[in-house]
Amino acid sequence: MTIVLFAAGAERWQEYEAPLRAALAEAGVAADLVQGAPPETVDFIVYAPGSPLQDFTPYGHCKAVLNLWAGVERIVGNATLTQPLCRMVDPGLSEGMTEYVLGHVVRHHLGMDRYILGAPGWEQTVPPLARERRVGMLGLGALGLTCIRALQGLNFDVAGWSRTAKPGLDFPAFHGEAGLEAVLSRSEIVVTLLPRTAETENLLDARRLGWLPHGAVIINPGRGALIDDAALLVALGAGRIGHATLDVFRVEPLPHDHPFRHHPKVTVTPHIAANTRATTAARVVAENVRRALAGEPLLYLVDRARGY
Ligand code: NDP
Ligand code: OXD
Repeated sequence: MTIVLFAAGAERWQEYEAPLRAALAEAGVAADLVQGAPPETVDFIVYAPGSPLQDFTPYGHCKAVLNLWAGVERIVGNATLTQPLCRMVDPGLSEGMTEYVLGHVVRHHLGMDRYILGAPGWEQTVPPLARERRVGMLGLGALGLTCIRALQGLNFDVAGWSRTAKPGLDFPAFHGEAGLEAVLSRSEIVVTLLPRTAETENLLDARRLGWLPHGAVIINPGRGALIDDAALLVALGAGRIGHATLDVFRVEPLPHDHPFRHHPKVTVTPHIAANTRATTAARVVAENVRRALAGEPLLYLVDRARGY
């Protein structure tokens, strides 16, 4: 019998227990899903950041740690973790992120705040069509690409940026520092869907924020550390950045006295852009258990050196 240890937090057990049992059975895996077991008997660990499990040394028999989150920055550097680590790519998560990104892009594209928050008047400022609105996507992974497809569905003029070159895409895709300048300098709205790594920390600093067109909007559902907070506040104050919609922060929950909290040009959402959904994610976990047992390559394996 395969032992699957659910170490993703007791508070998630109720939500995940039935979907995981069902998905493991569907995948044809005879597994015992448990919340506790002698470490040396554990075959797989279902994990989430904030788990009390921090020392993986005793889990010498474990074939993979299966993270329920897309982001792995809180586990990838754990020196005791020698087992393969998989991150989450979940259709439910992607769908949620797409809805979040589309909603906030359309809000700024149409200038909805003017009518929702402003005094009612009759100044007829007709927004351009989406085909005339340039949107940049930093990160062309599972989430960035899915969001781009949805933005293209509304005709937005998209461009993207990633670490590696991506030839053959049907939109301008850039990489490298020069590519970042190219994509930022054309983006009236920029969305950041990058992981937090040593390379992406403070990616949007004062210099690179300066590459954006005057009044550009930033939407960050990636990670707080991608943006230099102080530089963003200066750029917002000077009007060089028109608005920032931020879902993720260096410190979460965002402290009550943080300047982002009550800034008129900042929208704060409390890390709700997208959540892993138990039913769909359970199938991803079960498929990886099946693959590992069958000696097949794991899905969404994290490259530990790269950090994502
Ligand atoms: P992926 O790993 O699929 O994609 C990451 C993308 O970032 C890739 O395109 C990768 O480039 C690019 N990238 C990584 N490092 C660099 C770099 N140094 N320079 C340029 N590009 C880089 O991740 P996902 O799309 O699944 O998720 C992205 C992030 O979204 C997660 O890491 C997490 O932080 C965040 N997230 C936030 C949620 C929320 O609710 N707010 C929910 C879920 C995720 P390449 O393609 O070349 O490898
Ligand atoms: C994730 C997140 O990484 O929710 O999955 O931020």
